Amino acid sequence: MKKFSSAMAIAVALLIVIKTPSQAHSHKKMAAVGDLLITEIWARTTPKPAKTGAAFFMIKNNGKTDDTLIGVSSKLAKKTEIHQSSMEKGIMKMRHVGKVSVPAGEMAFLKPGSFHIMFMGLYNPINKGDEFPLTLIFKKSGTLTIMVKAKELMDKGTMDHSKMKKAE
Ligand SMILES: [Cu+2]
Repeated sequence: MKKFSSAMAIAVALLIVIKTPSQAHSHKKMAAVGDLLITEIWARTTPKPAKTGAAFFMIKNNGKTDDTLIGVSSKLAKKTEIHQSSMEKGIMKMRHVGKVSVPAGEMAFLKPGSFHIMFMGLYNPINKGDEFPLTLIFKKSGTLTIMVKAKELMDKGTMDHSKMKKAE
């Protein structure tokens, strides 16, 4: 009984955290394929002249086999790529890595300052509230199209790597 009630307490606490008004359509914020669960899906809004945009999410591998995100596609831009940002001598740099590994039983985080999906040559700016499909290709689990919703980055700076790390 004690175990049950503490589990309930956690469940209730999670509901309180998750159920904010802006996330009423929370069912769209999650997607699954095979043993993979995709959550925390979002894209950053872009200023009008911007030609690049970025999308982020988490991948949880509930299976017993490693998997890898090996491809992405969208109709948003000329090119959609898998990138990784990292801090090098105090400067945020990013490179095209083309894949993100999701080891068995682990999570992969695509987030500002780390792995992200990059839209190169945007046809239109990404505005707050915009929703668009993004197709993910996994080595083992296959193809999955997720819906990405655009929101503004919270006021912690994108380039502030130290703060990002602390938040984890
Ligand atoms: Cu990038």
